This record gives sequence, structure tokens and C-alpha cells, in this order.
Amino acid sequence: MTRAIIAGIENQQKNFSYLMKELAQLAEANGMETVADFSQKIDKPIAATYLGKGKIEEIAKAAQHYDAQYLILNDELSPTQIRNLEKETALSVLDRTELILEIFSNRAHTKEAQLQVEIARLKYQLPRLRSSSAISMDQQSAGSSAANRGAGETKLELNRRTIQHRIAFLNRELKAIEKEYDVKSKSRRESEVPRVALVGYTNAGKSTTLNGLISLLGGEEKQMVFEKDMLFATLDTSVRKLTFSDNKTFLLSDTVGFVNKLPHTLIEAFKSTLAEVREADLLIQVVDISDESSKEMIETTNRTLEEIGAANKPMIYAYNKADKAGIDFPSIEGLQITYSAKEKSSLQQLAGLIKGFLFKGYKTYTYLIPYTQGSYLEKLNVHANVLATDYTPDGSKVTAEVSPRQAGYYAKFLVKS
Ligand SMILES: Nc1nc2c(ncn2[C@@H]2O[C@H](COP(=O)(O)OP(=O)(O)OP(=O)(O)O)[C@@H](O)[C@H]2O)c(=O)[nH]1
Ligand SMILES: [Mg+2]
Repeated sequence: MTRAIIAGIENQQKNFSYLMKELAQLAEANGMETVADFSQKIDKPIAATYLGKGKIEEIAKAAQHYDAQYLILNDELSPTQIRNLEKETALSVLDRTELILEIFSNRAHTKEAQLQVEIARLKYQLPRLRSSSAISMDQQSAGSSAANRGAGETKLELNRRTIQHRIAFLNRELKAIEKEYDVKSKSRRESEVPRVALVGYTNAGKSTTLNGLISLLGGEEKQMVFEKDMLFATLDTSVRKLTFSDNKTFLLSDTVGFVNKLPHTLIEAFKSTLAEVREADLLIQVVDISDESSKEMIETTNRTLEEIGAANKPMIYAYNKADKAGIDFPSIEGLQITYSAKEKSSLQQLAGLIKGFLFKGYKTYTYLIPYTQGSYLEKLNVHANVLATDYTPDGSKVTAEVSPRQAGYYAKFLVKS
């Protein structure tokens, strides 16, 4: 395993130790073992080197002692800071943003995710581009000739343009995929089937919850998604149609998890993947209640939801891994549930909570639909919970449970009782 040293600057952040612990986990997710961690108490990073001179010396010593190859910093650094740190420690330097981008890049399996991650990486590089010749001229400053400087800038400009072209190309490819997705999403919107999205911190148990609900509601093995104890196991969005025993249907989606300081370029690139979340009627925020940092994770999740334009949606707080936390479960309080995604009665309670929320306005009516209006009967059979059908001389007499919206649509067939 690659050995890494992590380091960060501790100013007034109250959650610094949590951020550092998470940084070590991110390193692990990227196949690196954290052999030492350093922190420095200063108000703000040193402009040229991020850390102070003494701290850098300590790190260089530790690097030799542990035979480390990487130094990972807890913030996003400037190119100068990275270059100077590399020079002074003889380590390869990664900042938090690059580390997250690397993990995403290694985990991206679908074409869409791969395109999104590459766009995010290129966008991260773009403002940091400084061709090596341009940099050395900076340092020589006024002494360099105008001709030389011109050559450096041209090369830089060329690199910049190459990257911009590549981003444009990737965006076109992505658009083509998104178009397909748009069609699917449009037909979902029109189907009137309510949409629910699982959201939350990475590794909270979203995919496990989706799989649990699939198996509880009689879904098939092949509908199941990948779940694993690692950060960012899921990078794309899966949507599954689930049906209760009384024919009430909803769509449930599972998507990429969030993390602290999720790079903005990534959020941008993943916006289309996260469309399911934006368009959902109900969010289920899965929280790992056994993690001592669960509060910060909720804050991060809510902040990220705001950033992707999905704030202020109705939300069920689903406190998962209660078994691991040693808390009694399952229990429900309003729109909050404490449960374990691996336990059946928990999943039944969660399913009940979702159903109660989604179908609260549903009522049972009896309709008389003339045989000349057969399409209404077909729609009722597909979208509603039909309890009884009787074929009378005047038409089909149907008793069905329908949503408030459907009630308006079928009102003209109501049988006055
Ligand atoms: N003990 C315990 N472990 C759980 C529970 N729910 C999920 N896990 C474990 O937690 C790990 C992460 O679960 P996932 O469902 O992959 O988490 P996720 O939220 O989809 O994570 P990402 O896709 O990485 O964002 C897996 O190893 C699960 O087996 C639970 O109720 N109790
Ligand atoms: Mg997952």
C-alpha cells in the first residue's frame, strides 16, 4: 500500500479532528495508508508553502522515517504551495480536492460517471495551469526578455485551449447521454408515480436501504445495487420501481453520497446525475447514527442539497445502523425513524412511513365508466388501487383508491351514493 502523511491547518473550525479523520478515510479509499498526521495552529495558511517552515521540516523527517510517498493536505492549495511543498519534502503532494477527484475517477464505471469526473478534473486543472516555462519566468521576473516570455505564454495558452476543447467535447458526449435520461425522466414525471430519493453522506447505508426495500416489497435480485463498506461505493443514480401489496407504486432512487468539501467542480459535473434528487417528491436522508460525527454529516448533506437546488423538500430522517450504535430500534417519531437497513421489521416500518407520507390524501370512490370511455378504465387499472370491478349494462362500475389529483380527473364518473 502507498504510504501517506496527512496534514492540516487548525484555526477556529470546531470539527477539525473530524475533518482529519475523514481525510485519512479518503486516503484509504484511494488505496493509501496514513502513517502519520500533522496539524498546525495558525489563523490562515502560509501563502507560499501552506504550512510553516518548522512543520515542513518535521514532515520531511517523518517521511523518511516512515518511508512515505505522499503528503495530503486538508484544504485546496494553490499550485505554488503544492510545488514548494513537493520541493521541500521530496513527497508527492495532493490536496483534498485532488484526492476526492482521484477516488471518483477510480470508482467511475459507467460512461456517464467517467465523463462527469473527467470534466471535473479538467475544470480543476484549468485555472491552475501554468506552463513550466511560464513559472520559471515568473521567478526570473523582470530579468527575462520579452521574447522568452511570449513563448511561455503561447505554450500556456495552447495548453489552456487544448483543455477547453476537451471539456467542450466531453460536454457534448455527456449531453447525448443526458438526452436519453431526459426522455426517461420526462415519462416518469408524466406517469404520476411519486418519486422518492435516498440521499446522505457516503457510506451511510443508502444502497443497503434500497436493496432492503426491494427485497421487502418482493423485488427481484437483479434490481439490487452495489453496496460496500467504502467511501463512494455508488457514483451513478439507480431508479427502482417499488409496489406495495395494494398496488400503490413509487419510484425510489439511490445516488452518489456526499462528503465534506465536496469539490465544486464535481457537484457541477454531477448535477444531471442528481436530477432525480432535485425532482423528488420526498427525500430520505440516510444517516449513520453509529458514527460519532453524524451531526456534521447531516449538516454537510443539507448544505450540499442546497447547492444542488434540492433544499426545502419534505424529508424523512432515517437514522441507520442503530444495531451498531446500540440504540433501540426500530422506532418512529414523526418523519424520523431509527432503524437498521439490514433488519426486516425496520424496513417494514420505513416502508410504512414512506407509504403514509406519499399516499396520505388517497380516498376510495366508486365510478361508473361507460364502455365508450374504455381508456379511463385502463388508466385506473394501471395507476390506482382497484378494489372491485362490476360490469353493468351502463358501463364498468369500479371501486378504487385514488390520489387527490386522480380524484379530480375521474370525478365526472363518480357514482352518487
Ligand atoms: N451494522 C450495520 N451496517 C450497515 C447497516 N446498513 C448498512 N451497513 C453497512 O454499511 C456499509 C455501507 O453501506 P452502503 O449501503 O454501501 O452505503 P451507501 O450510503 O450506499 O454508501 P456510498 O454508495 O458509498 O455513498 C456496508 O458495508 C453496509 O453493509 C446497518 O443497518 N447496520
Ligand atoms: Mg451506495
